[in-house]
Amino acid sequence: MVKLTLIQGDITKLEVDAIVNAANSSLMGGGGVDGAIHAAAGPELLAECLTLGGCPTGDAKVTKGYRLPARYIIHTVGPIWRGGQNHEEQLLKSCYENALKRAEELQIETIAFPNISTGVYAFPKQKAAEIALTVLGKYAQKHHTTLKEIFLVCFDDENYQIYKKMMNNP
Ligand code: AR6
Repeated sequence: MVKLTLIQGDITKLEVDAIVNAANSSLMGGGGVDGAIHAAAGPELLAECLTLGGCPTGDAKVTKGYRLPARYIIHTVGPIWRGGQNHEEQLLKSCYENALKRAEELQIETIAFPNISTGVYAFPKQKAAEIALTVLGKYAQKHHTTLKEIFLVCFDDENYQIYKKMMNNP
């Protein structure tokens, strides 16, 4: 069993094997959690990102963590919310699934996820939390994985309250 742990705070500070970045398809950095990760990891991160050729929405690509305590960064690109009729839910689900695939390939034990798409990309927070917890909850019951613990990292209070409620009353 994989343990699911909710925390509130800054994902760049976590001592885990990998943190997930909510990037954009250029992988060239931006604001929000992406900006915080690039600032904390240092300029070598952008240099590696530039070699990756971008990343399609819903997919996930790996870099090193550079100056972060985390060894790897799994960059995924969440969907921009455009009303819900443009495959937004499926694409967000794919972000979590593909990030987990990358984690399996890396054979790591601990990973931390931010609340992908719920900032600048304006995905409704409640719906995004339901998708995240469904994918991660199902995954946590799988036995064939090296992962031992998945951290759900909420930065803003609103997300933290949503996750707290959902994880206490599944
Ligand atoms: N640690 C953890 N979570 C954070 C942090 C942090 N340091 N900072 C913000 N969050 P956003 P998106 C939370 O906007 O909606 C960027 O410019 C924040 O509270 O970072 O997927 C990219 O380059 C929110 O819940 O990502 C893209 O262009 C969550 O992270 C675009 O934004 C996601 O908010 C992606 O938009």
